Amino acid sequence: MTYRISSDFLAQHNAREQRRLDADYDALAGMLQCRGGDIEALVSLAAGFSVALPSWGVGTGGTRFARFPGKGEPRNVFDKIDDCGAIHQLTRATPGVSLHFPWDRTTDARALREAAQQHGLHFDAVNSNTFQDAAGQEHSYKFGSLTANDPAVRAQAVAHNIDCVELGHALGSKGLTVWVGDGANFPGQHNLRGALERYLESMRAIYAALPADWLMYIEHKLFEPAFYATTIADWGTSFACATELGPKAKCLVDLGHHAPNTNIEMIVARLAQFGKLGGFHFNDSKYGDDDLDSGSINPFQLFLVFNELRDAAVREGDAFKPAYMLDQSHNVTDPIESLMTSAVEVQRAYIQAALVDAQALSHHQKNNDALMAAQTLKQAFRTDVGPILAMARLRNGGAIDPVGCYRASAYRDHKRAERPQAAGASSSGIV
Ligand code: PSV
Ligand code: MN
Ligand code: MN
Repeated sequence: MTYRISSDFLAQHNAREQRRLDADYDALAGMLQCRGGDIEALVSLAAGFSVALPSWGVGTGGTRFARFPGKGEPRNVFDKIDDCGAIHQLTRATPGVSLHFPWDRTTDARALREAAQQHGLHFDAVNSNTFQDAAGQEHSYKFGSLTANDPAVRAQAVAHNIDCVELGHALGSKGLTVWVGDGANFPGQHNLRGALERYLESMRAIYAALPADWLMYIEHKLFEPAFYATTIADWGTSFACATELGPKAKCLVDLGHHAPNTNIEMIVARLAQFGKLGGFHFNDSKYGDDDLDSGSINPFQLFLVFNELRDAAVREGDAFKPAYMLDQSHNVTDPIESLMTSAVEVQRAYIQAALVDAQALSHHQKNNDALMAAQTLKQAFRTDVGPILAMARLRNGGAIDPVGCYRASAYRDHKRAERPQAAGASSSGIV
């Protein structure tokens, strides 16, 4: 039996935090009441929020220069599930886990499903990997995968994606996320149109293999590993491909996959307007695909994204259900702490956006009162909704202070003893 934070320990930790939370909560309740708000409704909203965890995020990431592994990191997919379970236990906001194949491949899907169930977890969208060569694979992806010139390479990449769908199906997933790094490093290296034609041909074959209730998420990314022309570089290309493929294909917005200063909230509004917003990979960045913790650099942008989602939810109704997931790389922090903090930051933006006085905003917009429109957003953004999030966690059986509780439990020290690192092993499972 591997170590788990006990419910007694969690309850004791919460008991020590309760008085402070109650005081903060009462103060905020009073403040919101003066504005005509209802704190209990916001707590219910927060309690119903969830964002999926990337299985690869619980190991220490790395850059192309180095990776500095931490002690007690997960060694395989079962360890990753344990760590995701601990994150969900304390935050109560992360019941979904997104697997990545072949990194998370197991021959025992039933055991994996059971392991997840024991933690109250389910499997979110699965991710394929054709941006590196797996051990023993016949053809290399050095010159592309779904877009490769060589039909045998494309067939192998298509087969891998279909394999991911089958693995995911056995685990109860309902979606496939396809991110390909295919592209060119030199002008002239690719026939730009030809590469996209080959991509579409490959994606049609994968699309045909999707179960009826599945979605396919197309993830665009500006650059890297291709540095001159990435095949699926932007939301326009993603939108065109999703439209070509059909209703099960949607666009996935990874916040880090845009040029600095791109107006991502406007991309969100556009995709929602045309019914193609599939979901998100949340993270934050300063320069490029930095994969920093959500809300750590630009929390206002995250809020503005959720403000568009709030607007879209009102317009589209219950049918509007974009998938929320974190996609981060943790290099200098304990990944569990980063993922807990990030889940809370995304939830925070969701609740801040719910605080926006939509009527006032619309009024100011109609009157061309730019200053008051901006102030209406700022008032919601500036409100510290922390006590709402903490109360939602507490009522859902989680921790008032997830990081404090996690540290006090010495979870990582226990894992250090349980998980002796094999020489040369990597957290992601990359061979
Ligand atoms: C590479 O940029 C990347 O970070 C993409 O965001 C994918 O979603 C992720 O790797 C996992 O394949
Ligand atoms: Mn991503
Ligand atoms: Mn990325």
